[in-house]
Amino acid sequence: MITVLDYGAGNVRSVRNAIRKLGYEVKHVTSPDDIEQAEKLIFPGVGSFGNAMERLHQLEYLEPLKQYIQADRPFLGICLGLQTLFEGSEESPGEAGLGIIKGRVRRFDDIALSVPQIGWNGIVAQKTSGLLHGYEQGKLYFVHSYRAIPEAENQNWILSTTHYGSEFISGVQQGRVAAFQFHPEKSGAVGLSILENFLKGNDKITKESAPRAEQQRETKLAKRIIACLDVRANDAGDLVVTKGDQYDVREKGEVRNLGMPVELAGRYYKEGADEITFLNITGFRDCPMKDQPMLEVLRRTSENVFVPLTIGGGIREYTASDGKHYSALDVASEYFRSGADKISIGSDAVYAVEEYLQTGDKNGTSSIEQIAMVYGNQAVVVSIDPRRVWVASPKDTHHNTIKTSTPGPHGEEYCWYQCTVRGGREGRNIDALELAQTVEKLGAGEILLNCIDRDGTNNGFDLELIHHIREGVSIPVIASSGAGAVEHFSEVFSETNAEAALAAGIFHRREIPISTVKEHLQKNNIEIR
Ligand code: 1PR
Repeated sequence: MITVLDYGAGNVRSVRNAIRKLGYEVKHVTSPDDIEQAEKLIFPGVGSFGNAMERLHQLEYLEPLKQYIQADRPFLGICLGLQTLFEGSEESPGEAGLGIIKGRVRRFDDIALSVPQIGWNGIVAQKTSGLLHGYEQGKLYFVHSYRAIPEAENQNWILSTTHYGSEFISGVQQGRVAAFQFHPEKSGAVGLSILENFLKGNDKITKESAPRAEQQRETKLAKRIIACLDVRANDAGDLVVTKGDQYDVREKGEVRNLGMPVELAGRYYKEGADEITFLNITGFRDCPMKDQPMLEVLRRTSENVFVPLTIGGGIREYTASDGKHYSALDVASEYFRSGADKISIGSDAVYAVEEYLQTGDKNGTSSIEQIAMVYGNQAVVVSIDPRRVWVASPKDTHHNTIKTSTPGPHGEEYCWYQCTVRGGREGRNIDALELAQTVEKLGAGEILLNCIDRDGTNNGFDLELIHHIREGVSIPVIASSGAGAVEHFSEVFSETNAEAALAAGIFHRREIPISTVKEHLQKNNIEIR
């Protein structure tokens, strides 16, 4: 029996699913006594540092947790579960941490880095521990904006380090108390084997150091390959994966059916997808709270797929036909509870930015702000659906333009990228760069950058658009739309600084397996998982 300390924020479902997959039962902490009585305790911290400490305090878990750890009983912290072991964090300066480990957690401060760090990175063992048994230089999934730094006073705790700009602490352990900055439950087979070591009690430190060559290795963040599943009900009412040509998903009047969502997601996980994204493409019409089949897709997928899951479509506030009101946060919470690690906001992000630009006031009421506040910036993706508008000169528009190497129908040498809403059906008076920069201000943690002109064409990513947006923001950018050959992936990573590339059609139609994309990237010296 494994006890999970859940204080009601974020996706603990994936931790629970991973534990169950490994053959153990899960019990959730519902009272301070449950901590006292735990045989093995896992603390998957989510949300912000201050919020986590405050919740532990309110629920009266703080003291029993400290006592449990100080008694050297089996403990595994994950992500914020590592950070809260320290004395405090720059994220919430007024809030003290558990103070088990000396030092303060700080934000990544290298301006050349995109923050949060989202993706797969390595670890360098600094001790020899049973917890890392079987781990051989694979990659693990990280998602965080703050990190603890190795210092003389916390040296005796460091189990592993990782490099992102500079070196930070990715694992700590003393005795039976351990914690990781990465998410073993989201790190595929490698992560599950580390988690299994803990569950089995295979956690002994056999040497207070690791081989020197290992200690000096540097790790690198991998470029991610994301499989995207556009999901909607077909005319027979079945939920299917579909794919449009420039957002038109019908062929001879019928919605294209490229497979069943849960099965396809399972296949992509096995083929090596670094993340899976579901977009409920009719989400702007229906209230997702009522969309039980979509929630069920997420629940079932998360039972067997141990990489991050993003879901988008219809994340906004609603008043249902029975008069009940749901905030965007309510909708997102339902998705997180069902197994999502990140949510993606499309149309509602455009409306939020339009309002913000009119008032200049960050009043905390937009869906982006509300969801980021509770679940953290890294859980909020903004999906942009832009379309090119050509102009003869930058003076012809007040929008941000680029000089393009693909002139328009009348030889125009410039273009801007118009944001759309409702699945590309309606253009708005705002450009993609202004949108991206504003959602970053409002608290989005990542941009999913589609391009209607390229979507479904197999002609390659719109490198000009991706470069334009990537250089204008400091959060990670996922390049999307148009992938049709392995070379398109190496091209997007060598010619832009995009952190990830997303594709749909080529994977669904089995034109190129994900593993072939990865082999090609590796041959081209692009870091992959
Ligand atoms: O506006 O918050 O309800 O979100 C709706 C979401 O659904 C948005 O993220 C929007 O991009 C997406 N969406 C809406 N309508 C469509 C459609 O196709 N009719 N899908 C749609 C957009 C975009 C991609 C696609 C890539 C790669 N799909 O994510 O998977 O373009 O395709 P490719 O590799 O085959 O070229 P809201």
